[in-house]
Amino acid sequence: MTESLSAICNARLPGQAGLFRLPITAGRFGAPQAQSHSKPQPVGEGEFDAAGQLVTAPFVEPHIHLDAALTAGEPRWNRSGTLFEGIECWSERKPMLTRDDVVGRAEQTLKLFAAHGIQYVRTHVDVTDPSLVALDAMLEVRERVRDAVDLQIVAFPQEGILSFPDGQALMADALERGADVVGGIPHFEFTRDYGVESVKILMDLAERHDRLVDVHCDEIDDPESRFLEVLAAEALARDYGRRVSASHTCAMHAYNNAYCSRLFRLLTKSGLRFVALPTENLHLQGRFDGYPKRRGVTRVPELLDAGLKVAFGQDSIRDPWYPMGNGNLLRTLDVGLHACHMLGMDRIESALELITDNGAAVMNLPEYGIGEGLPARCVVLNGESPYEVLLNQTPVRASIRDGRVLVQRRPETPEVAGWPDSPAGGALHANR
Ligand code: 17E
Ligand code: FE2
Repeated sequence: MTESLSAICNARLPGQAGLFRLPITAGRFGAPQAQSHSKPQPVGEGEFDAAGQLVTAPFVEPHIHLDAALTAGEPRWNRSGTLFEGIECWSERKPMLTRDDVVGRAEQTLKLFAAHGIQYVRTHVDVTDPSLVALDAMLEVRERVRDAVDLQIVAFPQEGILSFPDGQALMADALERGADVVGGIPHFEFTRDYGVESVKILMDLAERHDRLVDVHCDEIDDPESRFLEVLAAEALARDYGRRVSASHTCAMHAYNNAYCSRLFRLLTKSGLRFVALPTENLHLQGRFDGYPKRRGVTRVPELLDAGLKVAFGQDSIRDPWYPMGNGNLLRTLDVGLHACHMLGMDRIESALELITDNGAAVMNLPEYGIGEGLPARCVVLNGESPYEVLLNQTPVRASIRDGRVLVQRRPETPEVAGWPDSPAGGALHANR
């Protein structure tokens, strides 16, 4: 990495007028200083020029499965496109896992994420494997990549805590080995009773080991799948809500509104956090529907309007569940805003919180944001407003970590041959 910077200049900050200089000392931000000119100014030696573009805290990937990344088609393709066939394909790939296989694919994926401005990642690692080879490999990766990314590891029981042989003991073992977060998958357990019991078991484990919780919860179109209420009630009773995330919650898309109204009362009391995986669940859900087909993405705007924290994540990068993915969270955000009817200008203006602040809330990051005394970590985006950034969809211009440039990209200007010299067109940032 490069020398430490002394400041980032010509930075535009979300929701604030004008340009700022963000001083950096010993890898931490000083207080942002408003610049007197509204146009970018030349920068000094050792300063980074944000060129009037939007600067935010680094992107957060709150939900990915790195152990399965880049295994799509191995040993066979998921033909139905369902979650359950994905789990079958994965259980055929699992016996082939080795330390080098997992470390190689995970680090290749994390490098892709780093190039897209992601500096915080929560990965689920399947622990329904008596060898725990993927878990051990990922614990190693967590240390190997720490200069570039903060990695949180979820002990994730892909084939169930009660439905997989020794599932409970494997979870406990994974936590003892150093997993940061307790996972679960109640909708996959053989029975509803197992599902409820699994939630109690995983909450007990979390309390006992003082860990965070992130449950794959109701990733199914079945409106009768109601494990979210169990998780929220457990979190509330144990006063643990801020440390608990519910991922997917696809069934909420199919719940009736009367039930949702009752459920939201509990959700707001519990303070649970949410992760929606719009690209993944648009692909996996609705598979048993005729037309019209459900979108299967949880009720994002309603959760946000209830004051709850919702983050977007990618879930997969070319694995048995999802053959696509390129590491660009702006793509996930774009798809999610479309799927959730969130293209009103007020939603667009606050959209970046879905891949920044709310992800940080899910991960319980203690020192996140741009502010005096916080680690000098940020990304320089392509655009002067969230609207422009979303329209451009271009990967970040720069990612800065602890005052050093981790990633830098020159902005591209495509040349279109023979194009006439047109008069200035409509401003993209119409809202400013
Ligand atoms: N495992 C699971 O249960 N659900 C998913 N969406 C993925 C893995 C990617
Ligand atoms: Fe997942």
